[in-house]
Amino acid sequence: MNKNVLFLAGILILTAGAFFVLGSNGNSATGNSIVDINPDNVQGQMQQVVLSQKDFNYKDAIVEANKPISISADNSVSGCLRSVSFNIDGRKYSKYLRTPEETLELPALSKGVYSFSCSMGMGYGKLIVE
Ligand SMILES: [Cu+2]
Repeated sequence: MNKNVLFLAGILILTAGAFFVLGSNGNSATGNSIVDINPDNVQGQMQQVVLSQKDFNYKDAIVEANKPISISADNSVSGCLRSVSFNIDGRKYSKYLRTPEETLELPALSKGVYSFSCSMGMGYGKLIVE
């Protein structure tokens, strides 16, 4: 009897633990974006920019200041350069853009030149905010 009670208690604890782990990590299963911006909050004012590749780097991309940014990568971008990584004000924005339809969202930025790279730091690009 005692053994059965302990066994049941053990199952309950394991089940609760599994729910806790799955619940807290559920969101990260959809992509490898470190910081996710909810597109519903900024829809309409979002500007699109399409990255392309030039040799082993990205072509410079130009966007407007103070407008959230949605980044995609056209078919010229190959290999690990499809994994785009920004480091802005100490926050990392990174996503593997598997298809030209997938996007990485950045917040509105102030004027300046923001460099970015592939996730391995092999290919580089500049996002020019005017
Ligand atoms: Cu790379």
